[in-house]
Order: sequence, then C-alpha cells, then structure tokens
Amino acid sequence: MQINRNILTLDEFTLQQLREFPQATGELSSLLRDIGLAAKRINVEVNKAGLVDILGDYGTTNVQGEDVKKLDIYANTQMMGVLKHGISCAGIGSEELDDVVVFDDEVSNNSKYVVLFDPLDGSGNIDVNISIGTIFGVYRRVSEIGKPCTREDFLQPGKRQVAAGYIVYGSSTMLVYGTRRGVNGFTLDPAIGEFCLSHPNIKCPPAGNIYSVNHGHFFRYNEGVRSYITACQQKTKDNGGPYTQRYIGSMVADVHRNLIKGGIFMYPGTTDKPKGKLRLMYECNPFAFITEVAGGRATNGIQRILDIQPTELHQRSAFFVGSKDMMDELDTHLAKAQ
Ligand code: AHM
Repeated sequence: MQINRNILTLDEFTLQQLREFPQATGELSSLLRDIGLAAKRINVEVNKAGLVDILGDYGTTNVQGEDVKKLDIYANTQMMGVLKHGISCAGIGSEELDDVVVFDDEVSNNSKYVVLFDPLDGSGNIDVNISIGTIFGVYRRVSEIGKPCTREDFLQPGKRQVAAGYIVYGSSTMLVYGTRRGVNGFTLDPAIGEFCLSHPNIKCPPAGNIYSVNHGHFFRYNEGVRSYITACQQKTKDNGGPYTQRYIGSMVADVHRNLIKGGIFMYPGTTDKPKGKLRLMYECNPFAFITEVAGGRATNGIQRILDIQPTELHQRSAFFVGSKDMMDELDTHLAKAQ
C-alpha cells in the first residue's frame, strides 16, 4: 500500500504548528492529541450504539451479564482519563459532573491548562442514529503553577480560551479545533485510525441561507426573535434568500453544518426558560470561540458570548451563532423590538 504523504494526521499537524513556535512547550499540542485519542475511543462505542438490542441497552445488563455503561458516562470517563493521564491538564469541568475535578498530582499541578467539556452532546439522539458530538474549551489557568488548580481557573469568560473544539460523530467522524491562529478540521480515516487534515483553515461564509431554530417554541420566543424568524421565512432571491430551515436538534451537527456552509443557529430563551437550555461553559463558549476565529459571531442576544463573566459552572445562556451578516440582521430585529 502506498502512503500518501500529502495527508497530515492530527499529530503531525499539531507538531508542525509547534515547530513554528520554538518557544512553545508543546503542552497544548499534547493536550489536543490526548483529546483526539478519547474521541477515537468514544467513536468506537458510538458506532456500536445501533447494536444495543444485541449487546444490551445502555445502563442495563447485557446478555452476557455485563454492565453496559451509559454512553455519555463512558464518554465522560474517556475524556477525563486522557486528560488526567496526559501532561497538560491540571483539572476538568464536565457537563456530566456536579463540580470540577482537580487532578492534584505533581505533573498535573505543574500543567498550565484546564479543560471544560460536554462529553456527549445531543445524546438523546443516540437511539435514532443521529449525529452527536463532544465539545471542549481549553483555558490557561490563572492560579499558581505548581499548586492544584482552583475554581477560578474554570470560571473565566470564554474570551480567555486558548483553544476550543468539537468532535462530530456523523456520516464520518470529524474533529474540528480552533486556536487564535485558525480553525482546522480533521476527518477520521478508519483505515489507519487517525484524524487526517481534511478542512484546513475553515472560514464561516459571511452570508448564508440556512437558519436553525426549534420552531416548536416559536410563540414562546420574544418579539425580536419572532420578527427575525419571520424575516427568514420571507426571504426571496431579491433580498438574499430564499432561506432554508435546518434543525436536527443536535447542536454539534447543526452548528458544524452552518459553520461550513454559512448559516445561523439559534437557541433563544423562552417565556418559561428565559436563559434557554444550552450551557455557557460547555456548549456556547467553545462554539463562540471557533465561530469567531472563523470570521462569524456569537451572542446571547444582548452581548458577545465570549465576554460573559460566568458565575457558576453549569449556567445556561441563550445562544445565537453563525455567519456575520445573518447575525447583524438578527441584531437589527432584536434592537427594533426593544
Ligand atoms: P443535551 O445536553 O440533553 O444533549 O441537549 C443539548 C441539545 C443540543 O445539542 C441541541 O441543540 C438541543 O439540545 C436541542 O434542544 P431542543 O430539542 O429543545 O430543540
């Protein structure tokens, strides 16, 4: 078999980036490679999800009498494991856990990053074979290196992320991550078990024609959001349309598609849940960071997501993210309705 040397694996790519910065310690590269490893392990289990009838339902005992772990718990364990055993992470926060986990060993205490993640977003879609994902944000800790990390390291605004990314377990499995230098996408090549650079330097098209929102909540959105959705429906070819509505209910898949093709994703607050459903730290901040680096925008309808100072780990936020021109038009509708 001939090896195509034009293809860069995730490991090769992160090392190549590192070579451009001789002063870099390689900790971030190493951390991203650790997450790539967890993603591969999670991917194997996600691909088996359709076999639950044969292998046993998650959270139950299978026909061989073995306990079958719930997939989101499995994903959480894998993410935690690679980060704990790696050399770059002082502690983690996870959507699955009530509180942060401080690793507190000599190597971890000397590591400069903490990671916040949602191990398996959209997990309600697993049993119907719809794409799901893992989302993560990486922060440089503010506490003293050499000591255990602290809560303050995690409660930082999203603009302090040094990297963020997601894995989408879909028709193919992709890992996309961004640093301030750009956003790059890697597709898992099952033949060699490696993520290979497939989408270099991703840019979010400034104009798009896809809007993604849960229409079922329409009458519980505020006037500005309803006005914008109505404008999306009324687009014609004379004013940048027509638009198409796409919402699969799995954020990683919805935002990934819009990032590549151009579009807007909205999870607004509703009359009964003014802050919506999504979690600022695990879902909104990483996507806001990636989208901004790719040229798009992200807000909670009032302010830039990345400027929000979090007060608690699991806080929720309304979320609007996507192509710049569409976000600008949304703002006009929100402002008019004030
Ligand atoms: P989860 O944390 O239970 O997985 O929920 C998060 C998911 C997102 O991926 C998706 O965008 C949203 O929930 C869909 O919610 P809804 O069904 O209310 O539109």
